[in-house]
Amino acid sequence: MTHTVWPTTRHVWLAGLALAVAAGCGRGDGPAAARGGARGPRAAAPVIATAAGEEMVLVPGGVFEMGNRTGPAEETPVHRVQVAPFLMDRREVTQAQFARVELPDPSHFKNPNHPVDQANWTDAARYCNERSRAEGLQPCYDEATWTCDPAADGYRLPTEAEWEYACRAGTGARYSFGDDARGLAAYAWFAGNAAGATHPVGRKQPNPWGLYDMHGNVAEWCQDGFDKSYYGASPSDNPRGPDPAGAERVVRGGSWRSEADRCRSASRAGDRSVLDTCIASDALGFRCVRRAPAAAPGVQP
Ligand SMILES: [Ca+2]
Repeated sequence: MTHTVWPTTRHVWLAGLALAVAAGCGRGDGPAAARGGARGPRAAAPVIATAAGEEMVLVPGGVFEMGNRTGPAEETPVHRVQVAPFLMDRREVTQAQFARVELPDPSHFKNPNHPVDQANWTDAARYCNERSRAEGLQPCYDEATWTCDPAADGYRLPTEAEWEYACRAGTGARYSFGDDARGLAAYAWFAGNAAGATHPVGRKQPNPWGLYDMHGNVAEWCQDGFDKSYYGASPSDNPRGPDPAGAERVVRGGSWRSEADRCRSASRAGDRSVLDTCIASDALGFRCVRRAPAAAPGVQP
């Protein structure tokens, strides 16, 4: 496998932390006392700066237990999932980033430092491709069919498994900071504190791997189609969602208008605004991922 990404990326290792601690093994949501506590790497993951100066977290590959055995049916069964290393935007994509690739900003809450909102799924995928082209990377999406080539080195939306794995960041509790929703306001903009609007990205505390706003602010598009029964049939190795994707795509993390329960790491939802901006939600945005550079520590060539 060859990569042209790493040598051209202005990488900034903020901490020389081993990626070999990758096997974060959550236990599905549940009281920590009954579970013996959350396990897995708890230290921040390495961060790089992209060619455009955006920070991305190098999410270590590993295995985790996806879902919530005490949650609604769509979060069950809890199943063991292997995730390969990948890079993930440290923050939700902002309106300033959208403007840099000269796409019209669909957002309701206009502010360059706020996340893009009201982007339909295809808007998000189109942004991924434009961002890839701007940095000389291979676009992941076929713009005729909107199928995704995960082997391309450009930007794409995270799979649902990648999203939950990154959100948990080695934890097995309801939230990345623990089970008690009373702690959520320190990590998230949600119905309890957002005052009915989005907020600038990255202002709350990050999760253990350094990712901001995984809980709340805007809910985030994933690559996968949404199927409530998918967990019963999911492969264990880097699952990519139902095929065909269907009419709904997965959204994760809850938003400024969500109650705390919808902001849990395992909470799943679907949204139908795949092509139609008229029905796109002002509570919905996204962040991008990319293949991990082959030269990064802990990445198998
Ligand atoms: Ca979010």
